Amino acid sequence: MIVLHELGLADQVTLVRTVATPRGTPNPVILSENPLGKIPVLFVDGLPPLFDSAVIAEYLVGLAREGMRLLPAAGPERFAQLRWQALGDGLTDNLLLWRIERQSASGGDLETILSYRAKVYAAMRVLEAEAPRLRESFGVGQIAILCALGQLDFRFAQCGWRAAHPTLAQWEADVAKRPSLEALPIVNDQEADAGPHMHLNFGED
Ligand SMILES: N[C@@H](CCC(=O)N[C@@H](CS)C(=O)NCC(=O)O)C(=O)O
Repeated sequence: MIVLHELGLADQVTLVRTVATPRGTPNPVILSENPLGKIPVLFVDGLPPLFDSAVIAEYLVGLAREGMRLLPAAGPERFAQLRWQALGDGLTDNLLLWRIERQSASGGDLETILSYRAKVYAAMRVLEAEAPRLRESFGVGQIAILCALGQLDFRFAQCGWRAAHPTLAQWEADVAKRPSLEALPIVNDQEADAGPHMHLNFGED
């Protein structure tokens, strides 16, 4: 959705909100469109449903004349964007998987939880160190990182990431003023599924 807004394409797409759950029976509608059972999925005439944000972003970037602003066609700038995109998407995956593990009846496997925790902390340290470079462009990489930080605010609201990562926090506060981000506040479609409070406290580390 951020890519659509950045490229001025948002009014050409119909948004259908739905709820995906990684636990229990997958949403059958999503499963019929994406066998991985995940959102987002993009429907385009003449193509099978497109899934995985990186694939959808690449498709959208190719549609718009100014798409290369978000993902340069070649060179070090392209791989900087792809690397940040992988880092942001991977951080989000770790946060989602960690939350699933914590929600299991047993409270989760300690070794697995410690592994997710270590990876989340490591990714955040790298992002704090690279925050000055994140300022130098704005593309699919920065967007994926902002989505991961949004996941922290959404599901780990008390984790204190801003205090522990002040350079990253200042960058995030500055880019949050972009119209594409102001247009897209995070909405909880299923309040009842908020789950237990997740123990993630950057202040402790
Ligand atoms: N790498 C995928 C991750 C998508 C993803 O994990 N989406 C979550 C949103 S809550 C989901 O649909 N989870 C349901 C599931 O894992 O079954 C992407 O970037 O599109």
